[in-house]
Amino acid sequence: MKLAKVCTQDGSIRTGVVEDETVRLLPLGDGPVSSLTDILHSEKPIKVVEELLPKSVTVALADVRLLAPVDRQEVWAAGVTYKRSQVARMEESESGASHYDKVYSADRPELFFKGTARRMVHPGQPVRVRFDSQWSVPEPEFTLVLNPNMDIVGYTIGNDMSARDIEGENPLYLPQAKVYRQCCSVGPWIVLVDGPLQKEQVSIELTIERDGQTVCRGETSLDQLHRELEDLAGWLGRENEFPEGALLLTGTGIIPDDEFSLENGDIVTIEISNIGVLMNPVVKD
Ligand code: DO4
Ligand code: MG
Repeated sequence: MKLAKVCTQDGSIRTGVVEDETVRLLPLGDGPVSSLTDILHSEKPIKVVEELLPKSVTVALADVRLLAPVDRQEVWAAGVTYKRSQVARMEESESGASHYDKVYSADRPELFFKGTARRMVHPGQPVRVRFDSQWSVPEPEFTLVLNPNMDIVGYTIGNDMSARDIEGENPLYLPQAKVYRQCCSVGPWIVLVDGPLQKEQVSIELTIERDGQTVCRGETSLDQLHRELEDLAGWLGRENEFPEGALLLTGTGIIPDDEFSLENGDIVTIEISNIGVLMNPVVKD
């Protein structure tokens, strides 16, 4: 079941269920379930939605604007969780290579804050390359939707935009390489958890187009992730509180060749099987 946050033609923000080319707008009122977050934080999100569906109103997907599926959740990310990422970071950072090597196999993962919900870029809206970066890439990441107990209640797609030159210059610059305006997009919706996940069946694909040509393509599978999803969620919740819930990007297994850097006007498309497609153009001033 795909749960989306949308802006309708009359400008109202609604929560709906995406089915093929339609969205069934849910009648969320003043009761105990009045928002996307209330659904996500209920004991049985799918059952709650099923009870609301008979009173939903169906509109065409083409007639709404998809929004990042977050209300007040914080968005965090895990790093160096795939072999590909470990190797790339060690190559880019002379001074930090051993840190990346160690964190890949350490019990404690690398976790970093990416932004609050209001900083998230909506599907179809531009993500940014910092003007002071000459080497920036998108990072296509399978993303967990967590309730305040750190239970995984859904999945979505995240793009962890990263300035590799700033990160590589000094590991202490990581927050500047990772957190700046328009540095992260999530969406296009949340797929609610409905039984165990077959990681080997989850493919992640990245395509970057420039002037109508594909300039970068890569793919991986979630079973290449070096850590358990529940384990990552557990580390995020350790000695921390998320009363509004959280999103956790689980790291990238696809990194463009070292010669590649995003340019103004590029189109980044991330497709994850069973979730959907997150597309964003790129801006660089
Ligand atoms: O430590 C650098 C960041 C790693 C990251 O974002 C990733 O592996 O996805
Ligand atoms: Mg990343």
